Amino acid sequence: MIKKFLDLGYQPLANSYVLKKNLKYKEKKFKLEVGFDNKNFLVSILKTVSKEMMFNKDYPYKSSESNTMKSSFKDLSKKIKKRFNPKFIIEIGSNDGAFIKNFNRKNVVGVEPCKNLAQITRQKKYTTYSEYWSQKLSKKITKNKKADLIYSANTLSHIENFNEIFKAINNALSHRGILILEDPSLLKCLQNVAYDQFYCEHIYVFSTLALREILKNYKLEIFDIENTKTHGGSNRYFIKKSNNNSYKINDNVKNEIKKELRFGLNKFSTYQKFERKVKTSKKKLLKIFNELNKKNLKVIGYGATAKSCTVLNYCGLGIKNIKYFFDTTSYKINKYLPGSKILIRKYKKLDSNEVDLVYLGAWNFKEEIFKKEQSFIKKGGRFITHVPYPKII
Ligand code: JHZ
Repeated sequence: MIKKFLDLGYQPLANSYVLKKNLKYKEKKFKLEVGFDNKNFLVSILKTVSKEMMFNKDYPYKSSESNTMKSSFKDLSKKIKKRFNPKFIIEIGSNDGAFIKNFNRKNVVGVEPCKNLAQITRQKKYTTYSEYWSQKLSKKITKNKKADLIYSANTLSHIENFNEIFKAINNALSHRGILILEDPSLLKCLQNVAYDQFYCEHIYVFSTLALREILKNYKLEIFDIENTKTHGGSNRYFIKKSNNNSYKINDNVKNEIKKELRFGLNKFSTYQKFERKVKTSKKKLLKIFNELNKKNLKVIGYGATAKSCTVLNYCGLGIKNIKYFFDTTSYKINKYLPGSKILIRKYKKLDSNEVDLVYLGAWNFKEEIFKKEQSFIKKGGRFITHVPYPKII
């Protein structure tokens, strides 16, 4: 049974940045509530939005906007070549090609339903199917040969229908083929009180416990796990068909499960505790912004993320608190953040003569951003973050 533990209020669609001419119209909103299923330990949002409304030809998020992501994909591709030496790879949710571009064009195909993004990789001569991943598509792609590796990062958490996804994966993968899934870790999300991991696109935030249960239904098994730093702490799961005995389930899997059980990811009370922490986080963040307002300090935002949408709308923050956001993504520039209607401006280096404080919308890239903004920091520029608790740094 799924039991609700968190109510983040009515939220607009996180990646639906608003054009100036549309500011006068009401945005579509949906109730963002999160629940826990005590049968399979899965944490999911309770009301979902259709995939066509979220992932279409206007999708604004590009993985290649951050050096952290580019180098994470590069490092992983080196490891994959060394450990598995795959001859045919499928990436589900290839976005703008940040992962596939590390492979020879002959060895990899991308699947990316957002046509604007698929076009980017096609222009670079990578075969890309601009469709939602399905059994039909998997049959088409693997008509002549099965994949020996399927990779999917930050995509499984976005797709509602496990049955279709995993049947298609099972069909596409050779008997000894490997599936690698990478998604934000629920453990990290709870430890960091990163409630902004919940928004329309993140239907699930997975624990290993939950993923293991889901995979069982499709005769798939996790045999290795890596904890990665990306997106505030993610897990990279190495998965095989249950009847493939070429890989042993290693200690990383057992240890991750132990960690999750110790934290209580199998118990509803853990999520009730998280909910209380989220409420406190909101209060503290509002207190910081109110104090800055009183002092008349100029605050801007850095990284107009999907995550920011949840924070801004849940906390009721708007242009009285944050004058505008900087972002490097061309698709977002000169548009407005959904709900809060804060303008997104083209990024330029932070200047302490122009700005007093900067709210880290992309807190998950804190290290990369701090490296880039050394001169602002040296001149006393400060940042505001809500992770793991609201503070000025
Ligand atoms: P970032 C998106 O979430 C949506 P978001 C999606 N649902 C998902 O799961 C994750 O990605 C993977 C900008 N930026 O990655 C670029 C700068 O301007 O935290 C991006 O707009 N300067 C698919 O949106 C945003 O910040 C910089 O120096 O929460 C980062 O978005 C850097 C590093 C980033 O994902």
